Amino acid sequence: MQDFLTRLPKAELHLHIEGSLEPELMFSLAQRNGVALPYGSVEEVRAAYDFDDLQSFLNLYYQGMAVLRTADDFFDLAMDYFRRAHAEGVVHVELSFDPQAHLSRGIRMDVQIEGLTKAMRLAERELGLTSALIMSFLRDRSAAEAMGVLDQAAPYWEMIDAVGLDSAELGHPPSKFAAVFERAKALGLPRVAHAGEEGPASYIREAMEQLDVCRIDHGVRCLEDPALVAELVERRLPLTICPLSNVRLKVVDRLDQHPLPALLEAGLTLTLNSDDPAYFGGGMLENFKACERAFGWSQETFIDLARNAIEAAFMSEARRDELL
Ligand code: ES4
Ligand code: ZN
Repeated sequence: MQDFLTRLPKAELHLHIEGSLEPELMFSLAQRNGVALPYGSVEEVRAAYDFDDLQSFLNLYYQGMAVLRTADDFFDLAMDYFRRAHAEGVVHVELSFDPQAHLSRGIRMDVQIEGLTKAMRLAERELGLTSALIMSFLRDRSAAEAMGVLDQAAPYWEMIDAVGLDSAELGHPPSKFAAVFERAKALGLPRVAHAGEEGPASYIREAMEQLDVCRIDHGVRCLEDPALVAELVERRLPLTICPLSNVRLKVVDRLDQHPLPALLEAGLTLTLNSDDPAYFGGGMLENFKACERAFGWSQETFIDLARNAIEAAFMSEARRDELL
């Protein structure tokens, strides 16, 4: 099964590239840039990754990315991830990045995008791995700031495949960003949003109705609203599920208690993703393997989930035909 899951061509639709920063690269970038770290060793970093909830993770996530300063740093971050993903049988990655988390530290947008897109081009040339770039807004900051970031990204609109919405969910409903997403839509940019991870099912509905998203990131709490589930099924709106993330952030106690089997049973269009692989105990393959251990799914189930991701991906029809 491990061989089968490795060879299965997998597309990853929910990956925060800053969350792919492994402690080893964190140390080497800290040294390269003269940034002080509050950790003495790689082991100490990993030991600190014991989270109670989303916010306790976000605190370390924003702290860790302080080592990213130059375009080369963003390039190395993404290229290291693409190499690991490729070795796990990942054929397409949709990486989201958080421009505000870097702009607020004085790292310009062009530095971020130049480094990331250079790695995306090299990964396609060298590994045959395609990718898409999702610019995410931090929902715990103001809508006005997000609007400013969207404007500031004008020179890069052509390089951006979609906009997203992430960070601390509770108290920051999708409706707060209706105007920002309306502008993104007017610009022709597809939209995705985290909803129903820690927040209620009503946030999923808001993301659909007020942000007009084409996918929901997480969405695991949709089961609390049967009418919403029926609508998600009817519209075949994909959910990007992140199994190990949900365990590590205590959305569920253990993977065998995850609603994944119920979500599948409901007929929802699901995909499996790693979210923040450096923080949550593994990449795509580990997530697939953990599901096999917890749920004992057949090869057919994994084939269906992998196909859902390819069908829901931002990729050319030629690339989709090649992968399906
Ligand atoms: C995130 Cl797991 C998760 N949820 C919301 N925002 C995030 N940013 C990075 N990882
Ligand atoms: Zn996420």
